[in-house]
Amino acid sequence: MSLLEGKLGIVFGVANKRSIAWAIAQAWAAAGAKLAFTYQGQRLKENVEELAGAFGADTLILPCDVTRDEEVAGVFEEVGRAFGKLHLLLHSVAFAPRDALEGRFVDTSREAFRIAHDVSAYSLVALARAAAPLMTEGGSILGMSYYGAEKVVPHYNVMGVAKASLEASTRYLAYDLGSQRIRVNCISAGPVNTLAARGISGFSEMLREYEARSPLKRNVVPDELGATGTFLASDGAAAITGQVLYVDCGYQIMGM
Ligand code: 0WE
Repeated sequence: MSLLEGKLGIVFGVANKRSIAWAIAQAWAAAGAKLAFTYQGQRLKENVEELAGAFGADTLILPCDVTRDEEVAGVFEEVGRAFGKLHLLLHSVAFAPRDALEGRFVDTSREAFRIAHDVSAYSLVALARAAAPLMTEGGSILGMSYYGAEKVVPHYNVMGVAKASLEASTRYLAYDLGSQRIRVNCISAGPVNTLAARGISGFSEMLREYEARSPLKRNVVPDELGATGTFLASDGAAAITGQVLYVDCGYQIMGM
């Protein structure tokens, strides 16, 4: 029995084969969902076409800079035309200017703060609002967060504040959309070696820290994010909304 048979979904945030969005998309597709994809910028177009093309030549692949209202509107117009309705949405999008992730949080510029929140948090609100009218049979909206939203992770800086906003937005969206049977949750993932993590100084030490301190004594693997993402999208999670689920090998429970 396929958990997501007949479900129609859209995935934001695939950059390459290592993307968390790609791991969750593959799991959703393996569970029977039909998916559309968006990409950000000409640079990632080919990557996404090559990956998503594996689901068939007719796979809907659309450009979307989530900070542009007209592009967001265009995506959901196209999805409405192609699918007629929608059940699943994955938001796996984040960005803060590089220098904001290097120095001290206290030095975050107004512009870096604005960009981080616009791309990484407000975009969930914009996508949820645009998706809701298509989710006529109910739906599941899923975002990606990180522990730096609730505790200080050195250098995560303004991204931690933006993820806190994403998590709070998840709760307010869950409240607003609950009466339409649309659930909104996020996965707080342990560190994963993706394009977004590449070049972050101290990232390999962070992976070692999770191995040493997490109850499971290892790091999370992308397939496990796919499995949890499939659960949250499925009717097995029909009574779960507004939650942050830790998929971090237990790291978050530790006090010392
Ligand atoms: O959410 C993230 C990373 C998101 C991210 C990554 C970059 C790198 C390139 C957002 N913006 C940018 N901007 C860039 O220019 N993670 C959970 C991964 C991550 O990033 C960190 C981490 C971890 C973990 C940054 C500092 C410290 C820890």
